Amino acid sequence: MQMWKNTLAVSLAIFMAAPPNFAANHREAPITAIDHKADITDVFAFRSYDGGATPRVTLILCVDPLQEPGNGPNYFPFDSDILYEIKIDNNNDAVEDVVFQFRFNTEQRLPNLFQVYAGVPGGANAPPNSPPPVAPGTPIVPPQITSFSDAGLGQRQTYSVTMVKAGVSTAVNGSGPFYAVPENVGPRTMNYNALFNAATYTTNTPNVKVFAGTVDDPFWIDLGGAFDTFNTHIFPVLSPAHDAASTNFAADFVSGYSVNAIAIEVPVTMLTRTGAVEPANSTAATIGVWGTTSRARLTTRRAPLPAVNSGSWSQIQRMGNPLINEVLIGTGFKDRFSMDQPKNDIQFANFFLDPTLARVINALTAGAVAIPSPPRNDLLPVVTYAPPIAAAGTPAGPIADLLRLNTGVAPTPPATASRLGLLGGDPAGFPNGRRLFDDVTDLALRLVVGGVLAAPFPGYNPAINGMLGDGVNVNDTAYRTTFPYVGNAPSGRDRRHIDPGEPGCTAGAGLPCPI
Ligand SMILES: [Ca+2]
Ligand SMILES: [Ca+2]
Ligand SMILES: [Ca+2]
Repeated sequence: MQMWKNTLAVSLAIFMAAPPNFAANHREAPITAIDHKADITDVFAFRSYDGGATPRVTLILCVDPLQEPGNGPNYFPFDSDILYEIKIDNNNDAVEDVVFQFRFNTEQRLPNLFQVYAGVPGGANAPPNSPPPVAPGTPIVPPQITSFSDAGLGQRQTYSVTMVKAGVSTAVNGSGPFYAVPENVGPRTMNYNALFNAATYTTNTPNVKVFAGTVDDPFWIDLGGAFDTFNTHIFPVLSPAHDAASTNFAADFVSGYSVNAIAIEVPVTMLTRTGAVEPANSTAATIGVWGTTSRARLTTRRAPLPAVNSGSWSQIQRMGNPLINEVLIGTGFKDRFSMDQPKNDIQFANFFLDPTLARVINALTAGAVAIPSPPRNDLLPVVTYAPPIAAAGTPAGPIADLLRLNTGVAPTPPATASRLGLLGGDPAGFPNGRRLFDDVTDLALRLVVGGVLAAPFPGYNPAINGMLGDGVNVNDTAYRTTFPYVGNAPSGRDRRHIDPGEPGCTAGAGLPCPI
């Protein structure tokens, strides 16, 4: 009886401590549910797959989730008070060796207008019956915004890029300012695509490109189903047909929303500790990547004057893998996790060597999904440098949430790439780095229940453990095939959130989404 009580208590504690939470990192910690500008939604790192002789890596940091693109008049600028950083460890100690820093500056160029963006093709002038003192013919509405110099772009953001390596800071500059792409307000006001294309910058540093702006949220998921205590619209075990299809069988709950993305492409030689392109079997080939957001330690409010910041930077959030903070770390520990350093992650080791999520899935399926016994050493390749991502012989380093990328693995051509990445037989995909189209919800589920990275355990069933998923297989918007790879933000005027029961589960085509 006592044992039964203890078991029940443990089960309840587990359940209450960590309800399933699958949004890649959208508002996943108490601190970022409040400070959403500093909320990192996703981090991507992959070998660029758009050709070219020089092996390059694309690094993308997405922040500020679930932006409703019609949410004027101020929309969703980057926060000028935040230091955005992408960090790389290249010597297996989970401490950064190369850092890319991004800071934003905001201008308000239409201070007398009630909204930050305005435009109409050809502009609109005061008509003949315009009351004085505004004379007929006076420009009232500026022409449609097609470039960053256009008058209608009232809220205009520029940004700086700094590389820090061995304690030395080097500015990454272009031939002019780097402008950030604004929200896609709508087709009358702006030509968003023209702005996007103009904002993809080559820099004065060879083979380095940068981009920043408001874009389609590259993540996709049955968010509402997952949050309803794993009540996904498709039973979490996919049929082979569902698993193989490049379409959606449940609604993508983040469709029609945008995020702010920062992207930088750099040559592999800028990232490895040897400064060379290492072959995949080299112990120097695998890097660890994570993103951080930081704010000034001290802010002084001076109403009615603007606040001023001072002091050193204090970390608000970090993210490496898309599954650690949201599906493994308990809610009471998430903020500490967000603010601490990866090299200290041994303090959270119990969360991923005996993941509560695995036990929740095991319980909710009444045991149909068997799980391995802890300690879950099969998950070590995600939190240390280990095969099959890092080459055999690579120093494992401390347990740390870094997105590990073997830079020696050649990119897979998009036509033959798998949304299931490494688990789908595609060596260039998650958990070897992370591409935009890697289905990390399905991958996280399969990794966490176990049996897919290491040898199958007793009770493992490939038709169950290996087929978990939410039925949302693809993004709602087409990704680009070249840097910065992200898709266009939905139009604020015409955006569509694809919901359960609506016709069209993928980009308005396909089956009705199940209710
Ligand atoms: Ca290091
Ligand atoms: Ca999307
Ligand atoms: Ca999925």
